[in-house]
Amino acid sequence: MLIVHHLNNSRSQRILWMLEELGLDYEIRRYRRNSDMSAPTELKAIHPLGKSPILEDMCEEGRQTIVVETGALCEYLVGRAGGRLGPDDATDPLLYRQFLHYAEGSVMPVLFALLVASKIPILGRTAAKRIQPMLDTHLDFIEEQLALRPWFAGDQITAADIMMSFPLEAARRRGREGNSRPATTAWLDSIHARLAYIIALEKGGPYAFAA
Ligand SMILES: N[C@@H](CCC(=O)N[C@@H](CS)C(=O)NCC(=O)O)C(=O)O
Repeated sequence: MLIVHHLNNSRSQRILWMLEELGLDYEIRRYRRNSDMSAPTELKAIHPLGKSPILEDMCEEGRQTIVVETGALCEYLVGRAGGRLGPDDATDPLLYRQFLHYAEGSVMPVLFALLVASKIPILGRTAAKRIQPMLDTHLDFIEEQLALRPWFAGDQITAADIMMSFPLEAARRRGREGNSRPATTAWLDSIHARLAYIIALEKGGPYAFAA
């Protein structure tokens, strides 16, 4: 039995989407962010980092596995689903691995730095001016990549696309993306039209990034 410890408006929406794409049974335990956007302390009872997503896998033998880090969760689920949404004949394994890690390893830290800068009066604006070009470099690279093929790793959707959804949705929400990067916009529109994505959105509750 799979249990997703899910925080509203967060990265864990990706895991719900992935589970729907894979058609695996799962249960959602919901947590609401505090007013300062931090996670409630109850999450720390599940894992000391207290961040979402957390996946709990209760095996039939009663053994419990806890997985944290969205990318690791994706890889765990690919394994659990016999390789589905992992690299296959229609995709490049190296691109798959690269984008699976790139989302949290490179793009999210820049978006997070911009978020922090936006909370700091005056000096934050100066910091944001230095950080924004870093985000633009990533978004331009992503646009070039998506102009070459329909999905991040090739001709089929993979877990790498699921990983890339949150940073690209968050970047679009910042309002900087506009329509200036058409391949990225088309990719976002195509993931949002997927039935599994729509079902995951209904199940996950408040998520401000899908617009
Ligand atoms: N790199 C980690 C980041 C986990 C993370 O920061 N999750 C956020 C949700 S978007 C969170 O729990 N924030 C609340 C907090 O830090 O208190 C992952 O991808 O799982």
